[in-house]
Amino acid sequence: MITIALSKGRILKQTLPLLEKVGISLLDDPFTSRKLIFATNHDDLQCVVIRATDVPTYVQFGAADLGIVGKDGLLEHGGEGLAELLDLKIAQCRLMTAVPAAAVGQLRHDKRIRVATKYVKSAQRYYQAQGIQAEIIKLYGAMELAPLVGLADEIVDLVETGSTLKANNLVAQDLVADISCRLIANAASMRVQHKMIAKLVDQLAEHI
Ligand code: PRT
Ligand code: MG
Repeated sequence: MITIALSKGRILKQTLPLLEKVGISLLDDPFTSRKLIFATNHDDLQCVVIRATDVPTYVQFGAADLGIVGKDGLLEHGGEGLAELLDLKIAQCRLMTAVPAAAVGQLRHDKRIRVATKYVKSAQRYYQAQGIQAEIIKLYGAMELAPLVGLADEIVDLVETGSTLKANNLVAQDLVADISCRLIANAASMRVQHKMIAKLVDQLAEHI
């Protein structure tokens, strides 16, 4: 039995059609079912549907052989014990810094700034590389609010169309990372289940 960990939410919406294209369908609808484990039309393949942030952890410890998760989640996890097999090119967006419109063009190198983000590791790496002294404040959502109420000078968040930033009078500044969904595998599963995983990778690659 092979287990694939799928990220719920917006990634799942784009994952299911991709799986269908390679002949894999879940027997229950994960958007309406309360199940966590889903049988598929293949006897030797099941899916677990979990939070995106948990997918790398399930795969790292072998609770799932494969996973589908955003690069943002992978960067935060660190990738230990995982192999990144394929860029699925779905749920594409960019991890960016953003500041209030009034702060555009202000120098940040001469002071210590406060940055609100869910992406602590990626942000730390970014500001360090830029030589900017940043105090990172971890938030779990609505990062856009932080600069508006004086919690932070800027944010690091995902940007797709830019309309969320715009609605909050924020302006995207620098690119931290290009983000898209990746197929990941447990390192041991790669050896034990090599044949089946290689076949799935080939099939998915054809439909990207
Ligand atoms: O609970 P948690 O927030 O951790 O995750 P979730 O269950 O809400 O996941 P969900 O469904 O939001 O999906 C998250 C994953 O989708 C991310 O890990 C990315 O890999 C991917 N993704 C792609 C995005 C976006 N695009 C995206 N635009 N995740 C979030 N957004 C948000 C962003 O945070 C911001 O609030 O959309 C807003 C920006 O969109 P625009 O179009 O206004 O720029
Ligand atoms: Mg979300």
